[in-house]
Amino acid sequence: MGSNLVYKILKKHLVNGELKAGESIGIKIDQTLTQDSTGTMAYLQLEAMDIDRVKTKRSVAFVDHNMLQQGFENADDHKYIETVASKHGIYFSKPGNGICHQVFLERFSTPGDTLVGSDSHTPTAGGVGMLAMGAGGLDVALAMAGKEYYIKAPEVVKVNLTGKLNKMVSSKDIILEVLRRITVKGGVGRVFEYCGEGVKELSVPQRATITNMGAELGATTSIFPSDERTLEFFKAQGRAEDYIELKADEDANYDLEITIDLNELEPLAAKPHSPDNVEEVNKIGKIKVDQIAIGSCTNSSYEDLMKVAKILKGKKVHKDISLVIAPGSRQVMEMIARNGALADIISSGARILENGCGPCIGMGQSPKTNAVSLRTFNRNFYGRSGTLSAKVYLVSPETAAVSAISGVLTDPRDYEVDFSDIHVDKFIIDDSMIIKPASINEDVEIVRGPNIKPFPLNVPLGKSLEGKVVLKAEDNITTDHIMPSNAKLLPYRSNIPYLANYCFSTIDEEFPKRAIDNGGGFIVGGENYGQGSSREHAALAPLYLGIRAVLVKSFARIHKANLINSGIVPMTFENPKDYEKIEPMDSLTFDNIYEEIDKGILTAKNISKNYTFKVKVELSEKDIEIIKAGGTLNYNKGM
Ligand code: MIC
Ligand code: SF4
Repeated sequence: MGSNLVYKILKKHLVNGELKAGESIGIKIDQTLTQDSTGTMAYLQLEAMDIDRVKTKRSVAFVDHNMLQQGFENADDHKYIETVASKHGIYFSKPGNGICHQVFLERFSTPGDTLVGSDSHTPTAGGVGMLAMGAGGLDVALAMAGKEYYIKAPEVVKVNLTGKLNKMVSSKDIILEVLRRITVKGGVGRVFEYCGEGVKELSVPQRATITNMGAELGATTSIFPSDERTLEFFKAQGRAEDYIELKADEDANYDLEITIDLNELEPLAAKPHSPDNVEEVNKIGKIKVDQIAIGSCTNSSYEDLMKVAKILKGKKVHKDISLVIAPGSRQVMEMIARNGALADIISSGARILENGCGPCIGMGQSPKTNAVSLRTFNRNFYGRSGTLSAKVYLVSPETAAVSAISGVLTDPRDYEVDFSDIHVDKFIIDDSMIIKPASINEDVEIVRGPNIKPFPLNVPLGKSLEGKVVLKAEDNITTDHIMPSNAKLLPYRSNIPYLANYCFSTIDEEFPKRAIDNGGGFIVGGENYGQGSSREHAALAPLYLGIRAVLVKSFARIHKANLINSGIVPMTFENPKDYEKIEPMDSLTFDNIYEEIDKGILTAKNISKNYTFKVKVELSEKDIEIIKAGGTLNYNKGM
């Protein structure tokens, strides 16, 4: 039986372990990326590893998240990243050059290579056939230091695309359909490989919308073959030499197969507050809209913005709507500026933002109280927009643009717009905002602002663990719940003591104080705990507050890895019904954890309610060593 594309790439990069779904494997990483809000921490960790130059083929540091410079903090962090990158042989993409995933796709993506990035949407580069995965900053730092990256060898899901998209239906609708079927937790431990005749219909930016938002499935990554459409993209980017053809064998094996008939697909929207809460735009109906935001790493390509410009041309944004648009990169912005599309957008009444994440991460443009906000983004988690009462719907650029004119959620098929002349053979190429690293002999001074505080370190695991359940949470807790991000908090991503005061603040403001008053303790949660962002701050802030273990029904992949790196024990209920029995502030003990952890099953005692129950600790041998040492940094020191 032949091989699928995912296992072909894995096989080429395998350093450790057996290539069998579910087994822990270590793979060689060719390239890395960081962005600023997770990057400062990653580079502090890289510095702690004491290596002179990165060992990867190429590493790139982007600044795209913390772009509001209301105080010195963000600007200081930008300078730190620029200098630490230069010293260690890392390219630096300046603020204003664009969103990491969009710029990486345009200028660095390479079919067949492996990539880890300190951002959960790193799989965007899967749009050109790269095996690209999101990770915590520490794992990215380790990859830069030349260490292999550990994942569970995935199950591979074949997503068979048949037919052809109807007019005004887009690749955003494809991934929303996948989310509707698979859900935000259905992708854990899996990679989604796109195949079938429908693939040929999709350009690289359209494919990248799908691989980008595959992150919302909880998937390890998503990937497309590298074919003539990929070559067309690389030629237009002046990088034809980076192209290689890549595809699955004819008789490739898959663990699961789903088929999406593109002919049948309708414009879709993800309703509040989850990317898998998907319904047809038509069925949701013409609800009144207050704000529309177009951009983010999901939908901010040249093609996306040209479609938006064509829809808006000669029209005016509805009087009750605030339309904001953030192009994904300087390349996109310059192209639409030069061909006049930007003028059409401006003339319609849209507000233009700089090239960056912007409203997607709550960096401004929080909607008004109780607002309905349509966004072309990838996440509509509760509170993420910065307005707790807002209702965010995720839609395609086409749906967003037509709704901006009508003032209500509108099926874009109601409008007839011709997109046939959008294609370009050549993008504008200007890499002057990508700064090459210093040469080995140059002396670079690393500039550190006062905002950068040391990261917390755990202590080795003792014989037993005891403490109180200082928080009991529901299913699908996101890292935006655990460690919220917004314009006020993002400047403190290198200051865990400060950030920790806001841990879980969207759902329980008393949590930090309660954790400290009780000397730390345990967090209990439901299914898919820690979905969303790769931010390791969602592990480091609880660590700082004394949390020693998190006990849930199931974990999201990257967050579980971040907990392990922090030395916090990730536990799951053997019997999910035991979740119901535990109440907040119950006292739990794990009497023999140091020995039992090797067997993967622990005996827990609920002292307050006087019963015992079993919990599972699903860890590789290496993970167990890491937990025993009190986290990855302590583990590495001991080696
Ligand atoms: C996000 O989209 O949630 C972020 C902000 O890009 C995060 C990274 C972060 O928290 O800094 C992600 O997706 O990993
Ligand atoms: Fe930036 Fe939003 Fe993409 Fe995260 S999801 S990288 S915040 S644009």
